[in-house]
Amino acid sequence: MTDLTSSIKHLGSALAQQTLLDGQLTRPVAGHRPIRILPWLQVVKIGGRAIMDRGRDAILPVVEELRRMLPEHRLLILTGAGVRARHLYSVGLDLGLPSGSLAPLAAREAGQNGHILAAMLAPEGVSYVEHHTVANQLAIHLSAARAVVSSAFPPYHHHEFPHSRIPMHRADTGAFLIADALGAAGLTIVEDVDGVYTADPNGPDGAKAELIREARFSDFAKHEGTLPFDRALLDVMGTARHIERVQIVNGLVPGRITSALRGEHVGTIVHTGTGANAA
Ligand code: GWN
Ligand code: ATP
Repeated sequence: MTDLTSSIKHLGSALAQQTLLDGQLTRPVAGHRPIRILPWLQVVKIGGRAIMDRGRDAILPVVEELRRMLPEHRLLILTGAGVRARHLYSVGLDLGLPSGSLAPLAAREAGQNGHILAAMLAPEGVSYVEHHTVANQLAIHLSAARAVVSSAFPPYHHHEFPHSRIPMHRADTGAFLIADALGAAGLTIVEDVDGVYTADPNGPDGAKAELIREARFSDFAKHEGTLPFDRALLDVMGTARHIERVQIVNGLVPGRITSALRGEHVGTIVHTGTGANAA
């Protein structure tokens, strides 16, 4: 009788009786590759400064291209924050605000850009959805519509790391984190340049800059100059589980986003560390 009672109350659990700090002990349970939650999803990050800040001349052709792609793909469209966030950083930094205070303020600008883009795609059944919805109800929304729009920023808020004065996990990093967490089919980052160059093509050495068509994330981590995406993107690429490559394309050239989503090489392809993170 006593034995029966204790066996009913005993919950067999592989991790209950050991520390979570020892990888050797957790590996039998935690060492498997996670499942892909939305394996058919294509994530597209639209640059805040590169596309949205340019207004109708840049936005309307991108809207038209996204609209035409809806029969072909199911999309999570994520927007960056653009120039308003840069102004906000300068005011906030001048006041001494910590990076964890700046992060949610900048994220709101990314959300605003998302609301604008979603309004333009509304006739196609596309809506802006909240971060909470992306986290919990994306599948049902993408059963009702071919695409949704949200903010590309991760919702770190005051939990942002204090390593740098400007929040380090911005729109490119947020887009990658959610794409990899969902096990999406791909991530395309839409910029206003043809891809990653040896130097900023719009900078002082722009005339000499050459397009890098393909590289590993670790090659760019060694790159000392500027890049067209957050540096923290390279960190999260290094620990990726699902997304094997990301393509950076020029959204000002009609057709490039469409080609990238069809798997064609039309920008810079960055290979992530998935191979090394097999388990
Ligand atoms: O407000 O445009 O989501 O999708 O990082 O948090 O600062 O919030 O603090 O679901 O949770 O401004 O209100 O705002 O952009 O982030 O959202 O309209 O709690 O749908 O309420 O993680 O949109 O917003 O800014 O993304 O990036 O209400 Mo906005 Mo953003 Mo809406 Mo969202 Mo933040 Mo929510 Mo959130 Mo806050
Ligand atoms: P957000 O979405 O955060 O608002 P964004 O992605 O729209 O930002 P930027 O952060 O300005 O836009 O990045 C794009 C810019 O990066 C390009 O217009 C280019 O001038 C610049 N850039 C800097 N270094 C490079 C590089 N090595 N190769 C290509 N572009 C570069």
